[in-house]
Parts: sequence; structure tokens; C-alpha cells
Amino acid sequence: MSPTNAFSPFFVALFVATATLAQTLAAGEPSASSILPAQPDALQKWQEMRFGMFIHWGPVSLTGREIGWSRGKPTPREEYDNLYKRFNPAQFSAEEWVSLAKQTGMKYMVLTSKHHDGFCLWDSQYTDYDIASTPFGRDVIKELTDECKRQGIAFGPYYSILDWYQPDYGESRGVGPGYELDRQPDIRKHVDYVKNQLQELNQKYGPFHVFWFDGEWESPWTHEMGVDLNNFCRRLQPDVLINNRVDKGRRGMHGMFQPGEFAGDYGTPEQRVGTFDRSVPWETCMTICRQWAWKPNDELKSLQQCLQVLVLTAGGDGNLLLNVGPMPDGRIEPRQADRLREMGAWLQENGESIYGTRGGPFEPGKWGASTCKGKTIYLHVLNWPGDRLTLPGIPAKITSAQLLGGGSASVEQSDDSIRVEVSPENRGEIDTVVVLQVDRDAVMIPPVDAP
Ligand code: JFZ
Repeated sequence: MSPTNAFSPFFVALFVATATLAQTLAAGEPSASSILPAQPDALQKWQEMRFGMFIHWGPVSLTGREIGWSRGKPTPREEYDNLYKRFNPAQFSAEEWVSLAKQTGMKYMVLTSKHHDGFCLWDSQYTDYDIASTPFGRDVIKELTDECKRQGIAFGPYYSILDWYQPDYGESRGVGPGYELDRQPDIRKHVDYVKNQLQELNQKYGPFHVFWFDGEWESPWTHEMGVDLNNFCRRLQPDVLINNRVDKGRRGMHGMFQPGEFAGDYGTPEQRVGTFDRSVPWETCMTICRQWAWKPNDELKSLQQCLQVLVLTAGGDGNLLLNVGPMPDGRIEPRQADRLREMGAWLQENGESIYGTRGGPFEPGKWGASTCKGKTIYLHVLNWPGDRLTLPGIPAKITSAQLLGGGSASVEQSDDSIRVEVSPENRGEIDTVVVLQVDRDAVMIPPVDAP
């Protein structure tokens, strides 16, 4: 290239433009195109599963207090950080846990591989604060992932980014046992630790259906780190899903976010049913009792509460990740297991109105919720307002109506309303599922508000 050409206005402009772009990227400006997205197939398969088991477990179960949060108060740090030396859940059986998930009608499982307290439920080469250092010694993640593969349950690790045990994490709660760091905490070292562990998990126990992150809200974690970690996971396993707690986009316990602007494939409403949303995938996480980790005599939700949550979630177009906290002996508490099996029995009868459906077209309300699949709409009537239920009209013709599992339902349709009647003796105790056939693809019917 001749000197004249190199200084031509065109090359000068190109040079300036490139330099500006490079500067922008180096400064870590949010750049939507830099977030590697989920594979649509993987997301759809996950949505079709609709129902999963969340498990919060670790040495903390010995105290009956909340995982992570009870470290320091009320359990002194010294004591909390040494619980693992007594952790010996001799009755742990991966076979029983996974069988229970199956009997419940759950299609996937998410387990706290590492919660905020930093303890690791697998044998990690990056720390000794792990299951291999307990008297138990068996690798919980190994046994569970093997069993999940055997029984056809998808598995994903919950992984807390914040780590109050690792000194390099650097948040004020984050001083580990005996650590007197003679230097400043270094978040870059912590990020390396996180990435090393995720790679290790994936290599030894993968593939996973999801990396379920948490603990993104504290100040050491930034948006740039979130995008970077998202892309790291995606490169590890291109078809994996990543929840939105990888990045800073989550708006409080509502759990929703702006995809594209922030990393993550789905929203994570916590301890509440998410609001109807077909454009951003979401998953409600909720405890079957009140605490995430096991607590003796914790208040257990009734079957009615559990099924209402499941139905309202599916009707809002979301997934449900229902949490159990196993006991220090390794068993899931029998009364919790019984409740789950009751849900499973209901799903045996009514599962076609949940799995593989989308929420709507009638948005959830006091009356209940609806789901749909193909040319079928499932009305889940949770509260009959009287003799009949009146719903707003839809631009589709209802060609038949009956109860799921048999039994008659009568429907009168006009342009602006639908009146549904089921005689009281034919109504379900908790949920009456009315199956409507319509003359077009029900998912294409625009969602309507149904208070
Ligand atoms: C988080 C965890 O802290 C909790 O232990 C559990 O694992 C849940 C699934 O996710 O929940 C939070 C997160 C943040 C707050 C409360 C609960 N907060 O900032 O008050």
C-alpha cells in the first residue's frame, strides 16, 4: 500500500471507527450482540417439562437453620464453617431422591452444588471445603447425576456466584476460617475459581440442562462479569440453559429482566407465581415448606396450595421449580415426600393439561387459569364464582367441551363471552379441568384478560 493511500480519508475514517469500537468493547459497554443466546430448541424442551425439583442441602441441615444466611447469625461463623466435619448423611440414596422426583411428575432437578456458604457437594479439586472432606465422603453430585441419567431426569447445578467463604470474593461477609488475607481481595481470582469449578462440574458430571446461578446481586459482581460468565458456560456446553441470575438484570423477587440487554435465558420469580408472560420464559422457584434448607416441623404447604401454584404457574406460561430440603441423615422428610407423591397422583390424571402446554389464552385470575396445546384449551377452574363461570370471548369457535378424564361440561359461546357450567358433583375438589376443542391453533389466540 502506497503512503498516499494509507492516509486517504477512507482509511483514516476506517481507523477511527475501528479504534472507537475497540475502545467501546474494552470499556465493557453493554453490547447486546456480545451475549451468546440459548438454542431455541433447548429452551422449548425445557418449557415443555414445566415441573422440576429444587433441592437445598448441605452440612447446614445439621442445624435446621437456613442455608447460607444463618452463617454468622444465629450460627457463629466458626461453628457454621466446621459443620462439614460432622456431616454424615448415611441414609442418602440418589435412587430414592430421583425416584421421588419421577413419582411426583417432575422432569428435572436442580441441586445446590454450592450455596452462599461456599460448601461444595462434589469432590472439587479447587477446594477442600467439599463433600470429600466430610465423614460421609461420597460424591453426592456424582451419585445424583448418574441416577438422573439412568431414570431420564434432566439435571442442573445451582451455583452461587457470591461466596462468603472464599476470601477473594471480597464482600464484607466473605472472610473464611482463619483467613487473614495479607492483600486486597481479588475478584478476578474469584472469577477464575468460579469458572474452574463450573468447567469441572460440566466435565465430570455433565451435560446439564441448566446452570442455575444465584448470588449475583452483591457489589463485587458486575454486568460485564455476568455476560462473560454467560458466554463461558455457553462455550462449555452450547445447548445448556442459563437462568437470569448470572447477570444484574433481575428486578427483585419478581425475577424478570430484559433479555438481550442482560444475560440469561429465563426469569426467576422467587416465592411467588410469576405474572402471565409468553415473551420472556420464566420459572417460579418456591419452597414446599417455608425454609429452603430443612427445618424441623417447618410449616408444610397443603396439597391444594401446591396444586394451585402449579396450575397458576403453567397458566402464566411458566415453569415451577418446587424446593425440598433433605434432612441431615440424607432422607427427604416423609411428610414432604408424601405431599409430592400426592401431586404426582394428580398429574397422573391431569398431566396432559400441564406438560407441553403454553399458558393462556385466558390469563390467570381468581377463577383459575388456562393452558393450551394444539387445538385444545384446558380451563383449570380453581374457584367457581357460583353456578357458572363466565369468561371473555375469543376469536375461535369452541367445537366441544368435556371434563378431563370424562364427565360432562356445558359451554355457551357468544362473541363476547363464554359461559361454562359443570354440576357441583362433577367438580374437582381442588381443580376442575374443562377441555375445550377449538377450530384453530389455540396458541395463536391472543391472550385475554380474565379477572
Ligand atoms: C436466593 C438465596 O439467597 C436463597 O437462599 C435461595 O437459594 C433462593 C433460591 O435464592 O434468594 C434470595 C436472594 C436474595 C434475597 C433473598 C432471597 N435478598 O436479597 O433479600
